[in-house]
Amino acid sequence: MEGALIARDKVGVQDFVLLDSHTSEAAFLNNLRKRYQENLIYTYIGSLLVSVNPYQELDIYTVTQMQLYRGVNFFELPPHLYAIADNAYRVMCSEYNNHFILISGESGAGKTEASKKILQYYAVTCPTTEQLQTVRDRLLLSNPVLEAFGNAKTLRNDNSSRFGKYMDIQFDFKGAPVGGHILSYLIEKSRVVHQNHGERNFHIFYQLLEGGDKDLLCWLGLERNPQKYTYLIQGRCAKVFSINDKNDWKIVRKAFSIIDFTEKDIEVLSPLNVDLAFYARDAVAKAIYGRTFTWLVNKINGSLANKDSTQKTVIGLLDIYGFEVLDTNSFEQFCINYCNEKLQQLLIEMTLKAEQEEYELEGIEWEPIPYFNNKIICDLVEQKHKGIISILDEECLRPGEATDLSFLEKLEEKVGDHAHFVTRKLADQKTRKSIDWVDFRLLHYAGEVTYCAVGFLEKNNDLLYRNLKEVLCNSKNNIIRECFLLSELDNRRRPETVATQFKNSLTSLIEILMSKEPSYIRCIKPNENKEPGKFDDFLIRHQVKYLGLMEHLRVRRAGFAYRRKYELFLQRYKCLCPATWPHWHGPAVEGVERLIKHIGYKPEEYKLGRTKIFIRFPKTLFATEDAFEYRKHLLISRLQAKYKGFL
Ligand code: AOV
Ligand code: MG
Repeated sequence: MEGALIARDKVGVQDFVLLDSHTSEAAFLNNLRKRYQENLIYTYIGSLLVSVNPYQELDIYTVTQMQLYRGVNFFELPPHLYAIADNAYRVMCSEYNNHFILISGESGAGKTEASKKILQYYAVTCPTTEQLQTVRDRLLLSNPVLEAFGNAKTLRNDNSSRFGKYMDIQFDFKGAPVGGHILSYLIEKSRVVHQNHGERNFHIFYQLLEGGDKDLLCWLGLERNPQKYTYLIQGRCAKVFSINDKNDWKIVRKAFSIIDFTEKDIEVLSPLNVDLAFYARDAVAKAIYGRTFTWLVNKINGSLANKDSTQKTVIGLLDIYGFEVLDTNSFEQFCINYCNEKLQQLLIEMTLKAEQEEYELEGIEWEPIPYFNNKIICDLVEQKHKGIISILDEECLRPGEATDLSFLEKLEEKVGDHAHFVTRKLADQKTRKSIDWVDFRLLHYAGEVTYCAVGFLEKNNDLLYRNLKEVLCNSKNNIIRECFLLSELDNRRRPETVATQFKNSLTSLIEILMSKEPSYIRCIKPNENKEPGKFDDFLIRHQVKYLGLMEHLRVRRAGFAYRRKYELFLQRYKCLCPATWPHWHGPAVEGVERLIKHIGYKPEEYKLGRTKIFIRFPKTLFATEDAFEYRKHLLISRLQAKYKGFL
């Protein structure tokens, strides 16, 4: 198996764990660069996939390629998203458990493209029936709809996700996709009323104006020329070279009809246009957009829902907004970057920390590998009473008295001496970079970001005056009425602030993820110019560093690729040894010892822990798995021959 693996390695090594020399950063970057220059954008670190955005169409996503990866052992083929997707799928089918694929990386690194390609992979390769075709189409088409309403051109990315998305794909016991569910996180609704220079509003507005037919525009009271609408041209780039709004509109329109939107619904959405223009009130416009987006997600969920109650397993795909640093960073960047801190923390908890703790717990000899744990930054942001969000919330509770500046002062007072926090007063000592009087700076895991505190209080409060709410609750438009329920007016309780809601939703997301088996894809952005083939060493080294890839590699190289509880391992492979087949009556660990002795594991290939067997190399496990498959077929054919007369 290893021979086959190396034979395909014409350029560099396809798994960093196999790098001969040493685990230096230079060797790591050399390997990544060599491969990138040959358009080999994927490389493994064990079972983690590193992906470098090619910024060009590669012919590695064809149906033929998909079929190639289907059912093939990981590592037997060159690294690919499909191998990750297929592996999660196969383990789910054989062990009947839930999985998630976490795709992370900074803005423009390729997360959304990766998540779409994985979804396509499942759509093409999983078994389906005519009946299930609709589910498949709906799963696929939910993407263009949500992208139209939730993505926009930013300076970093022409198709930047401005909301976080977690999508569960549900499978039945045969492994067929039978439904789905989407959770969306904090859409950046301020974009509806304000865009920075070089950025656009959400795609849907331009799509509608470019592609909507004359009658529709007339009915909506809109003119085709975006220049007529201040909300659409603040960034001065209504037309984007890489985007075909007209075509995209056609796709969205078709998607609407397949995802169960009625004509009345599509007339969906008209408040997005007429009423926004009519009210011309920023707060109302933002509220309508935010709630309509939630309505849209609910509507899609309704159409993806599987009504039968048989148990399903799921594979969750997480694609959120990447870490971003703009010229001016506001409340939105603060939330986005906090979300990225949380995911980095999850990754550390589930890989570097958990893995090393497990060796200790299982009594496996282990030399600890140091790594930077960003929990300290998460705490700075979210800790109860002491963290930035709590301080912000406290200020929001003092209407009329508190201001963005008093918030800054409180920050200085309460977290001023934190190692990852810098204000104007401290800037010179800590970073020697000057800082404006309305700013504060956080030293994030992925780099420094200076936030402008102006608007933090208002955006966090996100209040809509009662009389405006009343108008919206009584709107003639069905969707607006559905989004703003009259019952809300009776509720006098103060709603949770935006940051607290976001914090809580991230906490439950992390809980959802922690209960599933993980796969990881780490996306890297190769250059700032969206240029194919350009490997910017400086930029990439920075990402390799903060993503913790070197530490991950060190843990992987020194560690074990696979581990399983003795009982599970024995249950699966007991047919490979006469002493354990068909039943082993002693302690599972002794059964496993007999079994691996019989199939010839060498001492350097494994270690026995307190409750689990640890296998160092994937090839050992694959050989065992192959022997198992062979044995299974043999047993089945024997049974068939024996009962031929009866069948
Ligand atoms: P992101 O999701 O990580 O950014 P995207 O997935 O939107 O980044 O990728 C940005 C752009 O890079 C895409 O629009 C494509 O042009 C290109 N690209 C990415 N991956 C590939 C690929 N595998 N093949 C070809 N082109 C690719 V953000 O949503 O901004 O965080 O918040
Ligand atoms: Mg994205």
